[in-house]
Amino acid sequence: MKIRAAVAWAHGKPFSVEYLDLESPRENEVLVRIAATGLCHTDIKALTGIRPVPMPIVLGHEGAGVVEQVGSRVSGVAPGDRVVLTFNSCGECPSCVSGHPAYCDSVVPLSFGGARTDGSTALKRDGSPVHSHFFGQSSLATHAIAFERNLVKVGREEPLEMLGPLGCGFQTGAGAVLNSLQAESGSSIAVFGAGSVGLSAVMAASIAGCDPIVAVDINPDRLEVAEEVGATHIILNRDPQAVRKQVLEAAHNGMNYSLDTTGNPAVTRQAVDCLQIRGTAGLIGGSSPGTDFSIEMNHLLLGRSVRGIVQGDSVPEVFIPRLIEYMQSRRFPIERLVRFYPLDEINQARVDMESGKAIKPVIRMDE
Ligand code: CXF
Ligand code: ZN
Repeated sequence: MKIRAAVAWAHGKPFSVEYLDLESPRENEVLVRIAATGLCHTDIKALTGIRPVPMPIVLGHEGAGVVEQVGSRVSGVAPGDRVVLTFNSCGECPSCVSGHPAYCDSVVPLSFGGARTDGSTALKRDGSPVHSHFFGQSSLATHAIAFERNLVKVGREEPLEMLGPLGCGFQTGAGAVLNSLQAESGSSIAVFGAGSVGLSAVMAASIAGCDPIVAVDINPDRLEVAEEVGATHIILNRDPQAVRKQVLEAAHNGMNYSLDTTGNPAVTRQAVDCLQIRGTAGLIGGSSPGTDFSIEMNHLLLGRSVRGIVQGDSVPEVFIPRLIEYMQSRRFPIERLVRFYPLDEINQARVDMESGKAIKPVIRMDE
């Protein structure tokens, strides 16, 4: 079938919206008509080559839409079902079988390989292959092929066009607090970076009853949003020493928990430095391959820990419906973060995400 998609042709080039040919779904695949797809920094890192993917490729990994067709071996979803697309996983490795699919052994080929495991792609332009299956979806397009494993069926409670980012950015921030750290009521937390991931972590910290909830960012407008969605303290990140002092003042002897959403080694260091004894820092923002950060060793020795967290360690079919319930009870107000763009304006959406004007750009496919 003919679809419209945002094609990434080469590193350094903008997205190009074009007509492509999409194959029919194979026996274990599902064809989804996409309503809207969130733009995530990982898409832009792939577009610019910071995170290597084969080119040309259709990116996009925060899609939501309606099932149009299913392969012969698919039993869990049917045409007409509303679905959120999320990260893919193998279902067979030790992480997957123990309920931690975000740490799937095959996460890199399944997310960034640009093809099915047999090397084939689902997309063509004028007869030449275009890479597909980015995060098992390639959903910056009017239609996408996904697998049963990376689809979550959802109800009609919330508009579909709001739900795509639950499949990556929002579950990354919220899951870090609720699934990985399991922050207790009354515990203290500092969130470094008030983008879509950091702000969803702030919302989750508020749901968990954390106090104080400190948000740190270089952008005062974002700190204002952080305050609206649950931060009890906001700190402008200008001078690291001053920030450390202010964070430590917010809670006696430092924080129980901190999260670095930025992937910037200097900020990661700040997140570790603000921990109290036995505190835990979660590293949840991607950085370019090969990036290192340093820790003062005696600081760490006193029971502090640093852990990496991917996709909020979510089991998406459990966690995404839970986040939708929080949306319904107005405790997860993601509408405050979302800004919509038509597919033809995807490059503007990218500019606005990078400048900070849009916290979570979402591309609507029907405009
Ligand atoms: C990414 C973060 C970096 C590792 C792969 C998954 N999350 C989503 O964009
Ligand atoms: Zn993402």
